[in-house]
Amino acid sequence: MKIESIILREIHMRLKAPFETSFGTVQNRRILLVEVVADGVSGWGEVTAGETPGYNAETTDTAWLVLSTFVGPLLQGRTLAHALDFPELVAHIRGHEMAKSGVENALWDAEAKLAGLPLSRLLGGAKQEIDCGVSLGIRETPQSLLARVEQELRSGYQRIKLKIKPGKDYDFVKAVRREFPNILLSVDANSAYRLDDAEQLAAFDDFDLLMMEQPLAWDDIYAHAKLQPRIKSPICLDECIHNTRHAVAAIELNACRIINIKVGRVGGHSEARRLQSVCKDRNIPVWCGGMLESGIGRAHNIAVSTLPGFTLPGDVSASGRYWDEDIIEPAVEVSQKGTIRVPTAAGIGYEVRRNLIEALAVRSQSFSTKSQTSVLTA
Ligand code: OSB
Ligand code: MG
Repeated sequence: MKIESIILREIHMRLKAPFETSFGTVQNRRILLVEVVADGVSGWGEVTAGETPGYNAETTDTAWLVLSTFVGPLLQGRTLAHALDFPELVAHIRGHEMAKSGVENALWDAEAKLAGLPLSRLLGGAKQEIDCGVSLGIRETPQSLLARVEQELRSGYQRIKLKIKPGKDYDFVKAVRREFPNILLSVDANSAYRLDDAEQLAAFDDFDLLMMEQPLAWDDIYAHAKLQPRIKSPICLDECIHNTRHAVAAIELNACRIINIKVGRVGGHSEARRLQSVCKDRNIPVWCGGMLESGIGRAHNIAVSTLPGFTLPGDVSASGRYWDEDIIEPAVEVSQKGTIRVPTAAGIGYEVRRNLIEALAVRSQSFSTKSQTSVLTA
């Protein structure tokens, strides 16, 4: 693939409703999209960083800085045999996994389009549909949460995940478990607790949780290893795992029994694929997490979820839960059985709505063999 140009665009999209986690509330998303033009085709990727550094260290702005300063100039005019060769090219840039992932995944989309293959197939996935769950933000009262859970179950979703934080935890989970004794139920604390809270976290043993996601500090695998023997809920790590080495350390320390793979958080499809394979060899189930993505990031999540290690329902759900209008066509839909049909067209398998993207863009910057241009449109 000869890289003709790399185009960065920041688009603004408003979620249908605010989404609250233990680290904050978001409604207005600032999403960085990456378009890579190679051998005449466009590949698309999404940087899944948030607006603030509340989930991890990256933000929309740090990703823009890294991509425009270091990655764009490095990649323009180069020829890569495979998207798989990209990580090596940027290995000297430490961290910034989400920024790199936006570019790497655009290369995967381009490579799949050039090969005439669905991205899921190029990655090695075989599933024709994937199993879906939902992640529900923190609510004012257990009653309002119950109404949401009921609605999602009626739509067919196979697993309900509740966001929790101190003070908005036990009573909320208790209410949901009492009303729905048999559903697959999990919680996600996004690092809101300390090891000193172990007894409080052990109280969730009552609820037969499928997992408890990232209860302790975002960078502390060791503390989770101390916590796991003290609670029955299987710990699932999210924020702690940035690559396969972290996963191996966490598994060997018994810091978790499940891993959430977010393609952005681990730096792109190449590393996500390696990580799921290592987990599969060690009998650690994985599932695909979400970052309130637009349709482009969502399409990449669907593709990676077809790999064999992904054995639990992910947080990959319908476009219509987030957006009035998505930037891909058709929008992602979920069946009454709680599944998404994997697209069969080449690449990410959805049409990218270029006109809508241009209308939502507030800035763009392109890198090509001949020139570099930067446009502010807001
Ligand atoms: O921890 O999984 C998380 C959203 C933003 C940041 C972190 C997380 C989440 C979600 C939402 O849980 C998943 C989604 O519906 O996209
Ligand atoms: Mg999480």
